[in-house]
Amino acid sequence: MASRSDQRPHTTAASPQRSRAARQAITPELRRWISAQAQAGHTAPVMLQSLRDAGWNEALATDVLQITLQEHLDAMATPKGPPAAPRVPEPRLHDSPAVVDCGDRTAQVLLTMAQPRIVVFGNLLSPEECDALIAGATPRMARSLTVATQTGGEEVNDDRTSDGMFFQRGESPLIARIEARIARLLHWPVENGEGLQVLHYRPGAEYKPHYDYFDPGEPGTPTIVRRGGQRLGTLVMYLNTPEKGGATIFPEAQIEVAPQRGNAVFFSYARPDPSTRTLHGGAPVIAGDKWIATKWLREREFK
Ligand code: PD2
Ligand code: ZN
Repeated sequence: MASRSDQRPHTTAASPQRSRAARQAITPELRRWISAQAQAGHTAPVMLQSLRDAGWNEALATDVLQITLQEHLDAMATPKGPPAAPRVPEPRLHDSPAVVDCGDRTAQVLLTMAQPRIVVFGNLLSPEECDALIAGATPRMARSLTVATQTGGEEVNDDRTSDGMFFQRGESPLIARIEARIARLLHWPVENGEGLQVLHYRPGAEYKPHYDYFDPGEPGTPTIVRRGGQRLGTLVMYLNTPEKGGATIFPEAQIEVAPQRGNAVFFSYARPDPSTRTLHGGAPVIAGDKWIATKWLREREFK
């Protein structure tokens, strides 16, 4: 191993200059030697003594060991093999694209937030698709129900003063096309999605803040999650642009997503827990109507 007695001694924590000097001193040969010593079970003080015996000054040797051993530990901790499958639906946005390909359409990326995970998309649905969803849903609308957490059934809930209906998954070419687009956008199988729900809010109607996952503490949850597991993500698509009000609100993140026809807001929650900060609601509509279509994504196939 090369001797390094030309460096001035230091004993304090590494300054940027000292770290730079240490990095310059780390040759591939030295890195291999330190890794081999670590793998053979030699401790840092033993390695430090070997370096001092070889003529290194103590401060430089200490910095070199610190940097190289940390790199060695990081390399050991990096999982080998193919990347693990994502645990929640997630668009591919690692290189901050302006738009994302969803197969038959390109959506704009208008806003992203890491925690809570929220992404707002533009132009996910065409105006014609929005109108066709409203037209298909209108004759089937009834006062919205929410899941009854005590029993696992459904009930009318004063916190949700909208009308709604569910399309069956794949029930028409339009629904199948939109579902395939969502699956491609969020990298989540079509089969893990609930049927698309359409909601209609009139002036004054709202959906008070809530979480979309099923509370593990509620007695009805085991029954609900038997079908497809937990919800992991929500995509709310706006089918029209209300005149005033009706934003999708995230009180903890202090974000309001303005409903604009064809746009959508996505959010995910890896755990059924408030720490996901995905509390959200539909603010009261002040003027005009509000129409949305919601897709909830489950852990497993939703039969
Ligand atoms: O209408 C909305 O913006 C809204 C708000 C909160 C929809 C949902 N939740 C939902 O469909 O879960
Ligand atoms: Zn919701």
